[in-house]
Amino acid sequence: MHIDPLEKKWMYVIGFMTAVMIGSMAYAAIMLNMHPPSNVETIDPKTLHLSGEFAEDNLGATTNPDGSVTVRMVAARYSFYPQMIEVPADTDVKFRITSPDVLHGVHVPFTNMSTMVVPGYVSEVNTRFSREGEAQFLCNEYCGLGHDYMWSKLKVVPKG
Ligand SMILES: [Cu+2]
Repeated sequence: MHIDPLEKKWMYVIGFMTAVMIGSMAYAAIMLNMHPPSNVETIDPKTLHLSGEFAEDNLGATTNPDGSVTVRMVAARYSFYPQMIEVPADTDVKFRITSPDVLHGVHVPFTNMSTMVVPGYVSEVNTRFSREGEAQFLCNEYCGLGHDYMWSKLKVVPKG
């Protein structure tokens, strides 16, 4: 079979670009531990504040028997509840977040903590924070006129 030399050259270029893309995805997944959040769990957005894990008293960070931390948050127009979360550094943290109203996003800049929060579903993100100090949770999905003011604090404190 005859392949035109110019076509052959472009086949190598495309092959190289595909290898770079797949390689960078594999590097991000394996070395940087970046994975798309993949939890599928439903919740009734009309009643989540009344009882269960997303009732006001149960929100915030709790330490599990194995030393890891679970953070429960509600993202609602136009804030995150609770407004301040404190987690230890270099500890496994599992975020469980839901929304009672519209689509929101939760993002902590310069970390791999980022997810969409869809009403009717519980979003789950597993992460670790290595840098101590204060950071912000920002909403990165346009949710209405107050979207620009939708943020809250994350405090990463020394372990132990
Ligand atoms: Cu928003």
